[in-house]
Amino acid sequence: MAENIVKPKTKTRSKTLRPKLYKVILVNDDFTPREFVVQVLKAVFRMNETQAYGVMLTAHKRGACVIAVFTKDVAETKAKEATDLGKSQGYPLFFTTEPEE
Ligand code: TYC
Repeated sequence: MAENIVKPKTKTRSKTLRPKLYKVILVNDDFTPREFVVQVLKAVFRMNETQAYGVMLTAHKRGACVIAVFTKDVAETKAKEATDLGKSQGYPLFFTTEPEE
């Protein structure tokens, strides 16, 4: 006699919960010296000279440039740290954050 075939009633779906990521965006202005922007990008976002110069130039030409994505806390902390560096030297340099789609 054929044995019963038992089908599983539930399916296991393994969902990995990933934290939402936030972009840090560099905003252009007419006053902050290019070289200062490059220094801040190197110090806060651990970029090398070439990367930092490229990002600075993109923001300068297009108005803004996405720098990197981080978790919300890290993105906000870095954006504030970088903005504060400019402020400490009297520059209007501004970094903002935005959730990734
Ligand atoms: N536009 C600035 C200048 O010409 C340089 C600059 C680039 C400032 C990018 C901010 O996010 C910025 N001195």
